Amino acid sequence: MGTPSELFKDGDALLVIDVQNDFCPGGKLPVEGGDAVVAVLNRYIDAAVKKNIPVFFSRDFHPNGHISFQKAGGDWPPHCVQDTKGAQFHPELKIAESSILVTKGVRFDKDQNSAFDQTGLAYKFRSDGVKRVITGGLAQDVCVRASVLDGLREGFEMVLLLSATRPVSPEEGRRAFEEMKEAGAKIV
Ligand code: VGL
Ligand code: ZN
Repeated sequence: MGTPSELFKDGDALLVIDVQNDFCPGGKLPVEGGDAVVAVLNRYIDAAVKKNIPVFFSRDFHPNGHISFQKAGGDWPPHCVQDTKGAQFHPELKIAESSILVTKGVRFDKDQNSAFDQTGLAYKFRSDGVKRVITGGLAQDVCVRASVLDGLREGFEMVLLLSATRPVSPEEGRRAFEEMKEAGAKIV
């Protein structure tokens, strides 16, 4: 399991979670070292494309005034507002032509931290024969955590690339790590 290429096998998908400008330094909800995941993920993306492993990119994509924003009683400053630069993927992230986007956070009535939360992603994985999901991205203690736990609940093997994720809070990041491991995620 040394190189990205050796990791991938039939039945895998790569899920890159929320590597968007607002979660990187200089963004509206910056994660320390958030941009450092890009180079790591690009190696996995390249390897996946070469081996015909499907690559999914989730994005947080909120309407103005979203319920998760502090002004509306939520936890977060405004971030990843639809069609803003902050909502765009990090410019160096390699979005291959064959990539599949998963858009979440668009609901007016609730937040969706997990890429599986009412997106149909579990259905898509099942219909495409995906058994194991290799994942990384931002943020380790929020959307990565929620997606990994949901993926396990949905019956997928979940593999977290630890060098390809960073938390909003180091303390919460450690807690999320233990929780994901405890729930059955494999950590690479
Ligand atoms: C996220 C905070 C708020 C994430 C999304 O993608 O981890 N974090 N919305
Ligand atoms: Zn959000």
